[in-house]
Amino acid sequence: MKQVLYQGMVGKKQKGQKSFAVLIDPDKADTAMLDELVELSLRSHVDYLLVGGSLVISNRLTECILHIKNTCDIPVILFPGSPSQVSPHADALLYLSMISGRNPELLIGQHVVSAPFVKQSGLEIISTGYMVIDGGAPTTVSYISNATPIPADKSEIAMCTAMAGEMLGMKLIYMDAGSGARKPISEQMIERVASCIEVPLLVGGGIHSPEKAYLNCKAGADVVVIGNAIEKDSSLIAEMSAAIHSVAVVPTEPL
Ligand code: 1GP
Repeated sequence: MKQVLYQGMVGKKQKGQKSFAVLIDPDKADTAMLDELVELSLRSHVDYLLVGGSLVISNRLTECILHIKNTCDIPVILFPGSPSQVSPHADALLYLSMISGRNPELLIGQHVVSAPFVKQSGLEIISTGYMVIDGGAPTTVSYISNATPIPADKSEIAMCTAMAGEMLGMKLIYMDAGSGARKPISEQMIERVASCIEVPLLVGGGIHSPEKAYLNCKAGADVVVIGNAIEKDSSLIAEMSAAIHSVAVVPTEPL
């Protein structure tokens, strides 16, 4: 199974480079908005475009991905909220198992049902330990998942969950406070989780300022994911990108 994009992520981590992923919700991004996001992302050297969400209600996913692929060469990664959000036109798919919760459907059930067509899609599949952290108020992901998020002040639970995910073979750990979270994940929790895993760490949910994006990278996030703040003000892409890419850390040993 191809792992080109994933190897690129690991390579960046080894060199101490941080990455910026812009999250695009296909329900909200019309063609004009996509064109604007793509142009700003190209200009600001955005590393990845994530497409998807916990609840996608339109059938614009494939149209949205094709439009992006026709207009830029930034890798497009599916971030699916359900098995219906799989499109062979993307470059890769985060194969999410919600390891922070105890809902068997999101741990393995939906994967079993969708495995044949996910495999047939030819997409690069990146198994991802998905950890929802309490963001101060219910978010779409916390409601839809029917699973309890990890409390924001329980870094030990987050650490043990991430370690378990890595030892189960997951290639990425994604800590998410949920889209539009009132409180983003604390640097302290990011630092503690980053210190006990070797695979790349994605962090998202409720990040609204370049300062917070910078601090998350300093704390150990390898990829910062931002959606809501950019939907509200797309000019933030340039500042977020500059903040994230300005962080230089000591390179890690090869995995
Ligand atoms: C949500 O982590 C992503 O799953 C991004 O969150 O939309 O709040 O930036 P925001």
